[in-house]
Amino acid sequence: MPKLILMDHDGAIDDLLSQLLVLTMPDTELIGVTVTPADCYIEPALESTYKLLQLMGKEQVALGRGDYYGINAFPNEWRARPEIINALPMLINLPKSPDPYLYPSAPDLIIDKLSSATQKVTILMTGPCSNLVMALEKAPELKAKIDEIVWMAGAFRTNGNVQTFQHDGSAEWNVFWDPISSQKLVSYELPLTLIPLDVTNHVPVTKKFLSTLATQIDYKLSNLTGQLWALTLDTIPSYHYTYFMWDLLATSYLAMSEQFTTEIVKANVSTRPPNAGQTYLDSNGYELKIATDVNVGYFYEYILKQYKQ
Ligand code: AGV
Ligand code: CA
Repeated sequence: MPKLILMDHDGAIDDLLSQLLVLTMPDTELIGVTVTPADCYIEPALESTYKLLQLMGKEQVALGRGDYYGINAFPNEWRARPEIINALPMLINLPKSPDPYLYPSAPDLIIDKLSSATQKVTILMTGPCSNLVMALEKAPELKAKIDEIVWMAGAFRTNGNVQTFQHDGSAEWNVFWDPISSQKLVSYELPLTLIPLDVTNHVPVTKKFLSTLATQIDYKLSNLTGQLWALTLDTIPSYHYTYFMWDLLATSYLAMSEQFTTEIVKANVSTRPPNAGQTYLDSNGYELKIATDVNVGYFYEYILKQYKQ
């Protein structure tokens, strides 16, 4: 039986690359994709999501539209990137999605897919967790249908990546966007594995990686992903703006969990300034698993291999 995956992403470049990566995994069935309007604008992000499904012959996978907007918005220039993606040569002529307002709302799709699944489902989240929390508040009995939640989120023994007013820099963006839902999710004590900045800091997007990827450009996926990665290099080369393979690393956990070092900890999430969205270790907090290290060489090799399609 294949592993069933429900994915919620928020339309950034590495989210879309992660969706592609899931579709390359053997023995894995993507049963639905929901999009959160966090690091994206929802209409172009749904279009990218649908086009990437088509590219992989998977346009029948159900899509859900996130209608909830978090507490702390992402910078607009980050949110606008999917427009560029939809115009890339391999995507521009693919049919657009049907009217995005015909899609079910994201929490409804999550509820529908979890209730109809005949086995437990793995939930992969590469953006904020609001859609899942809304679904579980509406249908708490569905917690029993979750095998594991893998979430790119948090920063524990390292700085966060939020640089803004009323903030001390300790939070990671996916948690900061909706600290209240994040705190709720952690408090459920479900089988939750976080892939935080502590481990994603080890996997920057490097020119060396892009250069190796370019040597396999005859593969359709290497060609497209090479173009997508190149779009991430428009960042200021200081720590806070370097682009990392944040979501790809979380996604690869589904296929190579044995290459990660993990730790069971007790933790909680702050919901107020100056550290809203900070994930912190707390002996009175809730139990969850965090990844602290990864075999970096193996990870880059794995990605390069999967894109040979
Ligand atoms: O904090 C990492 C999360 C990941 O899910 N996102 C990007 C990834 O999709 C937010 C983010 C942090 N820094 C960024 C981000 C940047 N420089 N550009 C775009 N998004
Ligand atoms: Ca993301």
